[in-house]
Amino acid sequence: MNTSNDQPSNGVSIDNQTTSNGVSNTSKIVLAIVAVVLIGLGYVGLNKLNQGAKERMAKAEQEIIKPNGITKEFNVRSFSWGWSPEIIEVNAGDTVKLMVTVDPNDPKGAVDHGIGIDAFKVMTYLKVGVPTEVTFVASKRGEFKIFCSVACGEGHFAMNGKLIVK
Ligand SMILES: [Cu+2]
Repeated sequence: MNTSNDQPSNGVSIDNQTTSNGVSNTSKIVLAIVAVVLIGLGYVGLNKLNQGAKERMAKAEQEIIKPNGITKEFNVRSFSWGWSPEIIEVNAGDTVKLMVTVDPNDPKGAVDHGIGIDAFKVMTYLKVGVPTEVTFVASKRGEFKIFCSVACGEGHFAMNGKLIVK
């Protein structure tokens, strides 16, 4: 529409005046509103992205790690009241193979124990002198308690070892 020759009855045209660069005031207002809306949407979008990143980080912490094809074997001696070695360290994704034996010559008394590692659903009964294999995939990173799952005497609750998955 040609605004320059299109005067309203009162002879004043404010809303639709064309400026020297050919942009009307109405267009400027519309552009300003669009800009404000876009900035608003951008802000909301960034917030959503940020929230998504936080959620992904939280997920990564409890991420289930797939087997890496490497098996780490340990001979573990179980005794009243502890484990040797007391700390077992593996990498995330390792298949962990523990050959656990209750020491038949335990000076504090050779009694049956059990090995428990909750995070990896390990709960295996250990008979005195019988090598018992416990195998699992270290699919979570962190430090996990190795405990005795069989009431075995006064030191039972202190019978703790540690599994470190890096
Ligand atoms: Cu025990």
